[in-house]
Amino acid sequence: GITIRREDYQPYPFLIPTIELEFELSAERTQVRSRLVVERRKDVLISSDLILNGEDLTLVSLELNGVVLSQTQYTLTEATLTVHNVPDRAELVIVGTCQPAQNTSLSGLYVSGKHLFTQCEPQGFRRITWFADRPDVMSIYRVTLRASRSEFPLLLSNGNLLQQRELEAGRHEAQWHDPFAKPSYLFAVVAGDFVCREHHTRTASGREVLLQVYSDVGTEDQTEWAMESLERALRWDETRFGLELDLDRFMIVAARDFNMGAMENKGLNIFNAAYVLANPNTATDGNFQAIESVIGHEYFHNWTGNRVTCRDWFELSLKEGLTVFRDQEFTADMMAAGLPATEAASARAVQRIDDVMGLRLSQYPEDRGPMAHPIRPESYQEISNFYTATVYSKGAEVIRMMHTLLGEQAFRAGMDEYFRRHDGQAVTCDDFINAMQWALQQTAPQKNLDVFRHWYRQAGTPRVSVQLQHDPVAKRCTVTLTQDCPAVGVEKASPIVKQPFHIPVTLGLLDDTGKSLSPQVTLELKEASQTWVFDNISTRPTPSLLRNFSAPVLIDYAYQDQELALLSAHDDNAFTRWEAGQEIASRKMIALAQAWRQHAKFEELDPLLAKSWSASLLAKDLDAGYRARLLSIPPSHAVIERMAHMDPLAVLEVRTRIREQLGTTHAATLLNTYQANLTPGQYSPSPGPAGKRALKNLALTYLMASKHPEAANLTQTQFRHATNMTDRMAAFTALIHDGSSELNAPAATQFYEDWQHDQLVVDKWFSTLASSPRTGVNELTGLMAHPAFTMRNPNRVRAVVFAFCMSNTRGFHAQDGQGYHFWSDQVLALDAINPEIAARLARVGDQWARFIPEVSQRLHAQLERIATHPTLSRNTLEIVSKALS
Ligand code: DPP
Ligand code: ZN
Repeated sequence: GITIRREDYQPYPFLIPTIELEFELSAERTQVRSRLVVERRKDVLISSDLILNGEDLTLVSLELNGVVLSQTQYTLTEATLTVHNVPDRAELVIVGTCQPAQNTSLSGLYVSGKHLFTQCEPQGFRRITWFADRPDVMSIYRVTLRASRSEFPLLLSNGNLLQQRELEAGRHEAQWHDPFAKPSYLFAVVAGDFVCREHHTRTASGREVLLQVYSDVGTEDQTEWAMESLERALRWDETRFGLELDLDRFMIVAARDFNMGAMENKGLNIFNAAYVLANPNTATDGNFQAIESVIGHEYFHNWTGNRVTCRDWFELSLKEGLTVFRDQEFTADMMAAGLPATEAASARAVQRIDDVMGLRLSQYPEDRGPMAHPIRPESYQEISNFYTATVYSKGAEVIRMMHTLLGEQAFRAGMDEYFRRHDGQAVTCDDFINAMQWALQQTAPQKNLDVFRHWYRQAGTPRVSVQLQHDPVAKRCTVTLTQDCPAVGVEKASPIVKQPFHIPVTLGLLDDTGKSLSPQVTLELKEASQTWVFDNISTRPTPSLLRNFSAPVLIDYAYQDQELALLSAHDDNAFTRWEAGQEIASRKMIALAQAWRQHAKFEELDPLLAKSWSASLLAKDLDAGYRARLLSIPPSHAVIERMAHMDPLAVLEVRTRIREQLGTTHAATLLNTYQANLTPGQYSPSPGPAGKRALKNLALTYLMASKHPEAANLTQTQFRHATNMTDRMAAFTALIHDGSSELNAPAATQFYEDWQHDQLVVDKWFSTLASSPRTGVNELTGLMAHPAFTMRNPNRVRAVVFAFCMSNTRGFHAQDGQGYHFWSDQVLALDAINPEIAARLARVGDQWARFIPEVSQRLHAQLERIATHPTLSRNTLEIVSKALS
């Protein structure tokens, strides 16, 4: 593949102030007439022909200033249209066609169900018409859509509806105008037949706006939560950041076939239906929360992404890291809303725990594997491959560290300054940091973010080693922090020496009864090693390190077992309290897995783990949702990731065994916990009742795992009589994953019969079966032969193929190696249909070199098989060639 480098950025030599598009829409063949005004930029020295991007298009005609161009006046290739000798100012009219029904990549204009949708980020617009398809070319769009009225009664595009009219022969037309200049990746068209939920509201300054949520006919009872979430997002951005909706109309449309979660097209967000549709009967607590956060995310992009956008795709984290930070804060504020202080803190801690778990499960492995890259990558072959956990989740952590270093007030001043400087522009991460640095220096002139910028240039997860010394005579404690971050990924081939990061480490010191010995502080580590002194500390303290996860780093401190026990019982920071319990469990699980591998034998349940776990089980004063996190044994992937030689099956055995032992030992308390956390009455997805359900259902899975005599009945009863999908899914999963074969086959049949009409619930059914330890390659192949399975729908592929390869440790890593062969088959099959999704599945092989030798060799063989396939997409080729290099 060809490597594109950040340092090679050149501005586009033309401005395209306006674009007028006319669509003759139809599924088989859509014609697009595009009228561009182009002006040569006098400030850009490279003078050149006008080069436009275009892929999978058929050219019908081309006119420059009203004159039809002959074939010597332009050059057409697979990827570009070059117009020669363009005057300084010109009008170009291009007519071309594309074939939506043939477009299985779901990038550009495509068919989903009976509707037409577009997806343009990052490079889909060039699959609709020829254009300077890059984020720094911003234009005012005027769009005319024409189509058959009966087939496509609704015709939507960005901005405001200017007019609608009937045409001859059953056709109709709609004209849209977006008053804000935007890059092509924010363009959108939707045509089809939908139901619409509407809500009129006012912005803070009193402007009336219309909010609309469009979805498939028959789903009108599933969009209430999405609309409520949208209104909350509007209010939150006004209150927290002073940012208002700038359009008269804001639309969300749910699509069944969608590569990503959702897309922030200006005024016309298109969403994966999984992040719109919900009611208590069809959606779990987790779904409700995900919908609120994705709706918030896309809405917040209107300012962080759309009003201020990216200069080029290397700057993706400028909008994504910042917008994830904003959606995390939104969710945390919503979860804590209206709760008394202690409950609010615990609701926020639950949110933080879930975000950090996500980061560690997806971003940490990425940061040490072949795809490791800084949050602002230096190079790529296929930009679609860089919508990564690093750009999004680590990007959000980097913004969060700035928030920690500046404080809420200065951070807000920095945001205000960022918009003051750059509204309407396509800018870089440096521009954002400059605005934050300006704000920092208003309150702390001696401080700067010079060292902090290294987070944008360097990849890898820094390791911070902690040394603590205590002098009882001087009553003095010294803490030394030392950082290290070896070269990873492409850095290994570069001669550049890595610089220290600027790392905020929030720290508390506890005495041996768990009381704070000094106020919590945030140490700013900016050099390779630094020491801090704490006075008036009479006994050796236990450090509570990286409170609230103040930086995306690994902490190395030689905790004694009893220190971890102390933190897990008493730390008044809810995040590090949870962390200590997880650390105990992880350490023990790694030791047990190694022993299992050597002797195929289990030790007794470790007393320290047993004790800290049962203390959490009995801590009834704690919030239920938080207690559910305390009582969750670390997921297999998190433990595997910490092993020198990753051994998935050994960890799975150990984890299964520990759950059994805990369930057996504490059966009576678990039964009480189950009964004490029922949530009768009307369903609400708010953190109180959702936390109770999480705890109750966790108790149920421990009872099922330990084959408690009452567990099967309890689970079946819950499965049959559940009044919401959270409880139904919990019972269903327990029956399928942990139930006997007499239980799980009827449950699988029943669930499908009850829910086959709802595609999102059918996805839940598929993924529960695909991730079940009972499902091997043979069973999975059977599942893929089910009439409801299709390789064309990304949600379905995620529910079946991804769920098996990423969440079914036993099936995927089965010792006969069939799981790996299945994986490479599916990567190749998908690659011919949808390269973006195929490349994502290919990343399952990223970590091949870190496994125990037998796994490693087999995965390597399958990677080579993929790499040598004759017709591989650029997307998948980049992933496998990096994995093999
Ligand atoms: N739709 C993706 C997101 O919102 C890409 N912008 O994160
Ligand atoms: Zn985003």
